[in-house]
Amino acid sequence: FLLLPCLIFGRTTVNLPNPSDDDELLKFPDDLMIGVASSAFQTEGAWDVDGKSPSNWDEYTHVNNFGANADIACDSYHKYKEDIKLAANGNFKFFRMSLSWSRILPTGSIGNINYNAINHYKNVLNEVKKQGMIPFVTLYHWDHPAIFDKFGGWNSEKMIIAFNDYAQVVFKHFANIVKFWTTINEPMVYCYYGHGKGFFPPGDTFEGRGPYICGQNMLIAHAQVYHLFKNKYNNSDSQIGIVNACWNFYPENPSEPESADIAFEYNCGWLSNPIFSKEGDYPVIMKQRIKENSYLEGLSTSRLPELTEPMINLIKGTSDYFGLNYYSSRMSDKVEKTQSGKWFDDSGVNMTINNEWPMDVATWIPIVPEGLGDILRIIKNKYNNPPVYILENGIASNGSSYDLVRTKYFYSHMKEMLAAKNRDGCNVKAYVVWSLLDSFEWVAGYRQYFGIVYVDHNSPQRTRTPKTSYYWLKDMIHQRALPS
Ligand code: LGS
Repeated sequence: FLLLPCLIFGRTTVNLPNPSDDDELLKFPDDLMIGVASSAFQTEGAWDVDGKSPSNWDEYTHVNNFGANADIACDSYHKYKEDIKLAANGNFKFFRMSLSWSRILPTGSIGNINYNAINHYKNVLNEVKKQGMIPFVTLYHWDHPAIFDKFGGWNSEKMIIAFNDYAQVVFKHFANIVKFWTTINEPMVYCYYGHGKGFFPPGDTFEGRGPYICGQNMLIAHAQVYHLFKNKYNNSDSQIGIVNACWNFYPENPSEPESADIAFEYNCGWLSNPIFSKEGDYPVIMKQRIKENSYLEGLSTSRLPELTEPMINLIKGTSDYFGLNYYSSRMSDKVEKTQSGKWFDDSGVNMTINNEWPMDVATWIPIVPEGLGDILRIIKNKYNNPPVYILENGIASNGSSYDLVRTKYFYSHMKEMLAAKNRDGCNVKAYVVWSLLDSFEWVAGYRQYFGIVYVDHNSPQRTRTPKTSYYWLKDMIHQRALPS
């Protein structure tokens, strides 16, 4: 009976290849694209330039965040040509970026389009293409006009309408230039931190409900925008999807492998299952446990809102690819069921760190490359082998240009990704490095640098210097194979 969950959740042991097959496994197949990513708020700066209004993050960082803000950030608003050239010279094929909602619709209203922003992004996107790369555009990487937070941000259904309006404007102006779209970046992370833990704006600490409501609103907003795109702006070769952050979990207690499966459902499955599973609903285990906990707390309905039949029909199947951001893994351990009404506590599983895993010193993220291979195999088995775009993978350092730890991180993760694709048949189509530049790292400000290009945030010019990892990746992409 212990084998059964392994078969269901894809933890089967795979035969290792003959040594002679090794080199084949290390090759980048023709259908695999390697890209590099950034996001608007983390890099652009120019926070009040050319008609942009303050975003939720501008307002938040002007009063919180230990004095760090993104008023200038990497100044990419002005230096975008240099950035795009750096990416192109690094041999990257994809350029993942996001658009600033508060630049495009400063009042949030569709009646007030800021054409400075439209022209700016036209220039940026055309430059990406001119430099021989494919733009991959995220509509929402966590920043929106600050005004929306006055009525609850993503905890309000009004946000769904606002997101539709914004998407409409973006598609109208850019759908002829951009073929690859992502609606929302990591809804789980934003909802948990913004509406549960209170670390992100709007700073809600509404842990047992807030993330769930936010998550549901984001799912509906995403799905509506998916349909809007398919109905009005689709080209035969365009693709649109969502990107979820997923960790891989390893059971602390090998005799309780289900702890890892439950943790997967709360972390990755929560906002993936409604889109990618056949039933198109939240994972069964989440529905059951949150309902049980809610009743124990004396509530008459579940804290997890229901996905009604029409909602399920709207949401199911609305992603042309599985967008995956992978950084790290956790151990999972069953705990006595809690009634604390907190998000992950509803799972009855504790996430812990394995002391044997090496740590990245800047963020304390454990480095677990095999977790990438394992999560790819789980996605393959659970969701019927969808095309997977790994849209973020990376690690933080303290800013030195000689970044051997990062270089090794990319090597080990790409190796796992290639084995999952070349050996195990996972349908991986893209691997995108996070991030091009040392940027504004949300609540960590400028204390964590994820870039393959060092940015001197003390120099007025924000001078860029490619790191060791940049040159290593450039060479790898050129060779289209990893060294053995
Ligand atoms: O810069 C962000 C990167 C950095 O690390 C990016 O904007 C996000 O899309 C993404 O979430 N990013 C990211 N995530 C990994 C952080 C792992 C932290 C683990 C904390 C465990 C409690």
